[in-house]
Amino acid sequence: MSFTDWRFGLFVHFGLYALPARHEWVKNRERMTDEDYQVYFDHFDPDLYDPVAWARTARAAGMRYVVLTTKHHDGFCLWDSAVTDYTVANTPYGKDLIGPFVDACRAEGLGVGFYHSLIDWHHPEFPIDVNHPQRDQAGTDDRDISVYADYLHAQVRELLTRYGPIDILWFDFSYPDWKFDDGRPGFGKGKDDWRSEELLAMVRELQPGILVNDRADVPGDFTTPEQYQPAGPMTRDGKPVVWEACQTLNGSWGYDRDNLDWKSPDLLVRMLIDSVSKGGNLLLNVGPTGRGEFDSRAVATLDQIGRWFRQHERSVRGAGPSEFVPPTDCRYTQRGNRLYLHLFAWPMQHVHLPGLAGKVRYAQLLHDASEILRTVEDPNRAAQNTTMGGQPEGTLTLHLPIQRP
Ligand code: FUL
Repeated sequence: MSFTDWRFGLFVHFGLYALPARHEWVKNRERMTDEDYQVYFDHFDPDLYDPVAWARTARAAGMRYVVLTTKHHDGFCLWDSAVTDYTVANTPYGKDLIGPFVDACRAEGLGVGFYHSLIDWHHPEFPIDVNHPQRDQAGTDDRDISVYADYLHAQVRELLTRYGPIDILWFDFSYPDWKFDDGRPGFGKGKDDWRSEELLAMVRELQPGILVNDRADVPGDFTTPEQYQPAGPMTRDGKPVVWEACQTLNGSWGYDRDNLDWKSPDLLVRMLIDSVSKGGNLLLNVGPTGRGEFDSRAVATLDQIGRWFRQHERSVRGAGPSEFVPPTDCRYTQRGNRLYLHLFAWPMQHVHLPGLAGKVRYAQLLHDASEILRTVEDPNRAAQNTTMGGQPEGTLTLHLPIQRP
């Protein structure tokens, strides 16, 4: 099964920011210095880290791959990198987090992805730019990005040589044109800073089968709309592209204890369906706590999604868009010659499907296989038909239970 058949994956943002528990950009938002942030490094000890539990939770929710932050913008490495001391190995926890994660995913039959931040607010040669916690001093430093780029390349090489073949490399992110609010140049970073062409060539050489996203400011294998659902199938230069929407459970990627703005399981299932109906995947994020486990709100949400999944999996896994145009508040997904109609608003008894008359041999509700009765509009009567609202020729009408099942 390939990436576009998987359709549903888990994103995990885990790092030092789980301890302050107020968004993964906390260092930046609160303009902390390295010294301020050090307290989280000194207390990082996720004693309840159990990647097997993570993988099982993902699998039970219907997910088929997991993407984990190997390093986020704060520069903290979840593996024992040879080119920096700023790693998990030197925290109280003292052990590699990545290897056990890869093993657990493989054991559960899940695809493995590494998120890796191109940005690094800890590295001494990463220039202070518009996006940096110390941005008030932007452009005043004489830091050498090429030294940082060497470091970035070395770390990506480590990740791709230490853990066997992985499925996805998820870079994050480039912002070459960013400016300060008042229009001053922001010294944004892009492909020349990361030496992206060279970086990608190395990645392809080390792991020819890997899929890489396009956030390194050069085209990759897939594109990653963040926190929004695209209006339709995505394209680049007029050609369809593989895409994966990524969404948070509550607006924060890292664990955010006091955030109460949780998306409902119902909304998240709609986002998944919406993605598949437009040819994309959904990568849904959990930010584990500082002790390394998924908090109860995340687990409850994933559990609900898993219940939906058990009965509806075949309408999304291995499915994709349909040539038919759905009615308002509905989505179609299609898998071979099976067409799945997803009703986002439950209609009163009838739903009218233009263009489907004569094309459907049998219709049933997916969750219980109960038959759905159908009628085809008679074009001669359509104009005066007040009961059905006068549907155009070729419309198939489904007769649904009054109550949403
Ligand atoms: C963004 C990052 O800045 C966020 O922290 C998060 O990792 C998201 C997936 O990508 O660009």
